[in-house]
Amino acid sequence: MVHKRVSLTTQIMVAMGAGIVLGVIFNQIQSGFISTYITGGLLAMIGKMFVNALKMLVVPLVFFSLICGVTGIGDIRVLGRVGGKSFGLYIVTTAIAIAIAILIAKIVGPGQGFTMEGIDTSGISAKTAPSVWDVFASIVPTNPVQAFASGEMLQIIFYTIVLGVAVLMLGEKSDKFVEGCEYMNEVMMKIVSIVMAFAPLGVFCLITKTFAEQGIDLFLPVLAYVLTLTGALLLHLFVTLMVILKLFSGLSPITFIRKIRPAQIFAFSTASSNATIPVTLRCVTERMGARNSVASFCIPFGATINMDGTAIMQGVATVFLANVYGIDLGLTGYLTVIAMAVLASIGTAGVPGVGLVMLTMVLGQVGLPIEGIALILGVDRLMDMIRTAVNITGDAVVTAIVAKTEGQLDIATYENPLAGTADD
Ligand code: DAS
Repeated sequence: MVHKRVSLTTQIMVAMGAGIVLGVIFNQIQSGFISTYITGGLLAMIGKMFVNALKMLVVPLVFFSLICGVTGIGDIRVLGRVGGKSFGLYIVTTAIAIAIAILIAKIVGPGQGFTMEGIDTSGISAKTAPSVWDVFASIVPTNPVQAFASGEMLQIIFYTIVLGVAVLMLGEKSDKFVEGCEYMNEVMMKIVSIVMAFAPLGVFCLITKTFAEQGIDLFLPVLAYVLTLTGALLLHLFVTLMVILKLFSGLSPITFIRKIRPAQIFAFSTASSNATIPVTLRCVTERMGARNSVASFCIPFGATINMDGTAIMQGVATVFLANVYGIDLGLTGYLTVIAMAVLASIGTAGVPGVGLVMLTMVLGQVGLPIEGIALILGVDRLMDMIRTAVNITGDAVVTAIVAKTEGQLDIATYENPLAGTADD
């Protein structure tokens, strides 16, 4: 009897479930030994090693895949079209996401009847909103080496595209360089497979630690906020984004949801769009058939500037805190929130907790006391995990649309249920 090996995705989902159960049990036990040596020691160490291994891949993988992508597109006009389409779709989907989130939150009305008495607001500091001009000016790196060393994704993308265009302009002289980059891109994707082999263990440790620390008691006082936000996130994930995918590409949403699942699980476990880039790239190319020439630009670009889930959190949190303080923002106020959330998402990287930092900018812009963030701080880690999964799904939807409309998506691969599962 030949035993069919359990797929990696199934192993990761089982690890996630086991981690949630064990984490909640540890949280209820409240043992000093467990929190010091198990969740705060061994599991934290393994989980951090796993996330570091993913992050270790991002800069070299983005560089080599984007060089191959730019030279693969081969035509600067097409490159401009891919960039314009993806930028436009990222901005529009983020604006739609937060507008619907505000509408849902206004209907549900979380935060009414709340008071801030007894809430510790120390340590909450306002972050000033970046100016539009600074956000776009900072895309050009003064020192590319420093940009690569510090992982400034927008600057890395900008510099790599310029380098790729120069390589294109040198024509045949570049053949050896491009060949080398294509080889290095394959090497990087092989390293992704190696890291992914440790995913069940890494996900188990990350999830167990998070639930052991957070528990579920924190959710009760702000349950209305958690349920409204989770509802808005799931609506965007399974309805809005799927309608946009179908409308703009004609691709099957059911197939898409099945094929993006490994990247969603990684995003949920790591709460980092950036760390998930290697997995999202692998899903859209090997499993969905999008050409690397499009995916290598759209995925890192999206992980940096596109954060639908984060924008949804900002919309719901703003309504929640306006209700807590009894402040009516009015239409102008909410339009400002939408504009700020879109701008803030362009200027910040996809790393854990960045949504809260952006929220202080948004609240500051509309005159809401940022101390209110103390109310939702306790549940933000889990909310961050869910919204990061939504963020990378939005990145993958736009990538699939751009690839399909540019004729850079192999439909046979997209419809093949086994595509890209060889390493599973
Ligand atoms: N964790 C962020 C990301 O990686 C999202 C957020 O903080 O809202 O996309």
